[in-house]
Amino acid sequence: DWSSDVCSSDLYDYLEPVIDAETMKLHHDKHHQAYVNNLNAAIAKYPDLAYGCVDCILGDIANVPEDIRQAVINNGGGHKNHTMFWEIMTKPDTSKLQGPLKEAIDAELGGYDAFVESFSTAAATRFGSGWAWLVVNKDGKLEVTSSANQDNPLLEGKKAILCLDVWEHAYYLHYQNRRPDYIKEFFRVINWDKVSENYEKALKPHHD
Ligand code: MN3
Repeated sequence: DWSSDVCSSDLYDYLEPVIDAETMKLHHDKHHQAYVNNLNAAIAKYPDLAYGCVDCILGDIANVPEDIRQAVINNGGGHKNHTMFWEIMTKPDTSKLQGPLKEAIDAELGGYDAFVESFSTAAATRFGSGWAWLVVNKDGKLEVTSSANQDNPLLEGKKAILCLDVWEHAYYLHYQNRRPDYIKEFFRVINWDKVSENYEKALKPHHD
């Protein structure tokens, strides 16, 4: 089941005014659904690829048959990235960064303001379609990155804990060409409890 609370049918307006209901509906029901459909289609001829574990597949992409590898990167990533995106957002101005993740952001990224600045820069300067990320790298440290298309950081062995979709489909209806405004507003809807949970899982050697 790839849907989430944020997007269950009557909650498309949950993130208003930061992300409008029409964008959420199209983004979730059409764009995300298409990645799921295309992933299922791509792996249909290889029943051994466990659909239940997109993480395992993306984390071991070299062992995915070559004829479907790029389709799995695009659509497996598309599914995984959007699932996280829905989960790490909540009602505007209701969530606060605190606890171990706050301490780590202070110690490793120079504090919340510096994090906002580097994440915003990563999101704004990602040319074309892609994502901005807060990840835990192989050394267990926080890092701000961005990626093209639907590439998930797992392809580089990094575990994402927060993401921002900067494809035009994510913001164009409301923000038109003003990507920086969309990025600025995004910080109001981050669900820091969920990101903290992702952080604690990512620090463990094995997690699902
Ligand atoms: Mn998207």
